[in-house]
Amino acid sequence: MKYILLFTTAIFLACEGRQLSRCELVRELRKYGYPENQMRDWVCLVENESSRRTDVIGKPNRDGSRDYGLFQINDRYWCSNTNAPGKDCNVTCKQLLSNNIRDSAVCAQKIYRRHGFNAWYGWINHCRGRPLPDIASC
Ligand SMILES: *[C@@H]1O[C@H](CO)[C@@H](O)[C@H](O)[C@H]1NC(C)=O
Ligand SMILES: CC(=O)N[C@H]1CO[C@H](CO)[C@@H](O)[C@@H]1O
Repeated sequence: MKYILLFTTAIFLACEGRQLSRCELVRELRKYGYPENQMRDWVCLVENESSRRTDVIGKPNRDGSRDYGLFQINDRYWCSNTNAPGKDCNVTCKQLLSNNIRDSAVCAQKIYRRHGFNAWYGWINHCRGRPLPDIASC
């Protein structure tokens, strides 16, 4: 019985996406070297793109592409919809839905280096030039 419970818990953890708290998100981003002076912009971006949920797949965009995970990363350019890692972040889109946010965090940094925050409509529409989330207690 104990093992069955452990097993179902493991399946549950493996399949279910997670909603991070604001401070959990900040801690995770710090872990992957996100700079402090960008932190509130990143938190705002993630809150507006995915509500801090790791497993969100967006509705199809106008061009038929879709967006994946915390940062809503697009499968047209950045992640591969096959089982083999590919496109510019050399990952599968499924990897970007993991509760381990490493692949998403690394990919989002790559996107940022190329395009800045303007790569994300969530940031342009809800964060640019606006009051940013309070992370003073994180
Ligand atoms: C892409 O990632 C795979 C492992 O996930 C690796 O074997 C491969 O060399 C990588 N390709 C590039 C171009 O970095
Ligand atoms: C849809 C959504 O999550 N909107 C959020 C965008 O960011 C602002 C500032 O953090 C929030 O107040 C909104 O709720």
